[in-house]
Amino acid sequence: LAGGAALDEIVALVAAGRRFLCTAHAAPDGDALGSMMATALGLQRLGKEAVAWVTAPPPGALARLPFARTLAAAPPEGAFDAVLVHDCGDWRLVGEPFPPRERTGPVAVLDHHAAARPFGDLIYRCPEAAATGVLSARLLARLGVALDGEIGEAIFCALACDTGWFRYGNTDGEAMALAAKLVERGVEPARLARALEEEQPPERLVLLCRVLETLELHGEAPRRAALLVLTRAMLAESGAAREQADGFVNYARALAGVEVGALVSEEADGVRVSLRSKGGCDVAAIAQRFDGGGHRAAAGCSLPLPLAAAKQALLAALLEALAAPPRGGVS
Ligand SMILES: [Mn+2]
Repeated sequence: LAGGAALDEIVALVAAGRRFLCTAHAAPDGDALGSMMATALGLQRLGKEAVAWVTAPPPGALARLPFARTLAAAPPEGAFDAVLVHDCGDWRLVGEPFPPRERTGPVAVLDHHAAARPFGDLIYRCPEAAATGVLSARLLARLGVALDGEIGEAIFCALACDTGWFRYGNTDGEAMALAAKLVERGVEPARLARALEEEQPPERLVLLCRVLETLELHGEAPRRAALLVLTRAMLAESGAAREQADGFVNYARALAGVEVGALVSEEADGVRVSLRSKGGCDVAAIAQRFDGGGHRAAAGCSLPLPLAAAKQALLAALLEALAAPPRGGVS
């Protein structure tokens, strides 16, 4: 079951059940973490047992947010009436140790990715939603849960992270109206912004300096590609953790004349690529060519190749996509 009918089914499932597991894609970003915590906290307000657990919990600032403090280290024993998976369109991204099928009950997915590998018994997928946090808010509204400050902060975090603090093309009226409502319920955007953006360790800046020196520009303005590279040696020299490079790709995208920014990160068994466009190039389609996925303006993939070969393959795909005339305009 998919779409709006799936939401009806998920509402019925949650209303009738007692014990739930809420999760998201492994190593969650702000939307994955915020949406799953909002749902879990909301179900708890209804007197239900709802455990929030995720493979590879978020690093640093996200994990320190108050609404994330009840994140479990492992999925609890016993059977669930349902498992609710957030912000994930690919089963391989959920991670282990996922409870065995005989314990999960129906697996319900709340997601806004244009999924390459859909999974789940009930799929509430809305690619037009700015964040999965929007879908959690809709679910909680249907269940009659009042949005308090704690749930509100989780949903606001989801909105802020996926819209780039309400700047990206997915920022719509529903996201803004929901954010306004959350502020009325006690969420302080400035406090969240400080916690998420202004608690950075100095090593991050050292790493950023190294990465920015690798800048390469290819193609013709206004549809150029900007490539940044992060090597394992840079990580070792800077003393920074890999996740501290989150967001570096935006420096590439932000350049004048550039349509797509890419960060190519060297890993033990290949590279990880982050792609960001200004909306005039579908980077999810490029990522899918390498078995990855994401959104039109933000996507990622992994290439099991040495750095130089991976860069070459990626650049060829990027230049091909950028040579094609833009469709659909800025989105
Ligand atoms: Mn998301």
